Amino acid sequence: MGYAILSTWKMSFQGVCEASCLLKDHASAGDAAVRCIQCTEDNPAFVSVGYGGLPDENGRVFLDGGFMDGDTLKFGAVGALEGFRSPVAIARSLKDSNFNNFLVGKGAEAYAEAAGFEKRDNLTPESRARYLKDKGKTQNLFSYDGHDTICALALDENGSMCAGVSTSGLYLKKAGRLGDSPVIGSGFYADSAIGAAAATGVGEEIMKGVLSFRAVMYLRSGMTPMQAAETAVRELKEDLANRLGRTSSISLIVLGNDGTFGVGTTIEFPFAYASDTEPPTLYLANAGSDGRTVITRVEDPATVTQD
Ligand code: SD4
Repeated sequence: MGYAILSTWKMSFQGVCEASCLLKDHASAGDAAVRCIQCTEDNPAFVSVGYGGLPDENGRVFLDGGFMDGDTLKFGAVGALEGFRSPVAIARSLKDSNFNNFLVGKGAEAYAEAAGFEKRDNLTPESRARYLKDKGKTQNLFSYDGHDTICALALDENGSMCAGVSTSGLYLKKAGRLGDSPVIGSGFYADSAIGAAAATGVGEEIMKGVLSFRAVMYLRSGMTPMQAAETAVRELKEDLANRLGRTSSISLIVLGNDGTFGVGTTIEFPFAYASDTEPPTLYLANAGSDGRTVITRVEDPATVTQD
């Protein structure tokens, strides 16, 4: 059986390269997805995840992470976590108990400390300077204003799948706010018998559509990954337009259990993919006028300006 890794945003490209090497060397889907995400969590150049993440309204960096094992349907998640290196690794470690799989705030931090996870002050001087310039501007909060979640979906050679996510959430968010990212079904979902999905964008809107679970259920009903991703995003976009009179920035990645991928998006959205038959590749997805996604291969990554 082949392997595949699919991840959100240009910032995930290096992680996809490393994850695909691991998968080629017979690593598990879980190890590959976490490696992919940690590459971004550890890089201060990316201001939406981990070290260098942009802070909340009070200038503090709170991180969210989630992980789902598609073989067992076990999941772990952390929300509003301050002072640790890798929320996705902490989330993954929570999946094996039968209770207490989703921890937030002080409880999540006490757990991470007791479990020996690496601590780190994630506020860099650059993020603090940007905060001092922007604080008070919460009215104009846009998730895609340099602020995006890394999601990674992996399939290994044994047919096991997983989903992982990590984010610092919306820039200048209210203290205590959680978006979709750590919420199973909305931010991520994986079932090795079907496929996996994960979302990035405005969490308050993504949760209204329970977007990741919805896409996996479309796969289950026989849609291809591309049809599932396009349909889930198009329906949510139409619901938001019809009921609330607005559209939002939302992107969704879907990986079938055969390693093929699909993407749905309301905006221009870079993503990265690699498999046993394709080297790590950066793609650009755009929303077509008919609700279909237009995907182009990026030959020169320097031409893609957003992370
Ligand atoms: C959130 N979905 O906290 C995340 C943010 C994000 O692109 O993905 N931004 O709502």
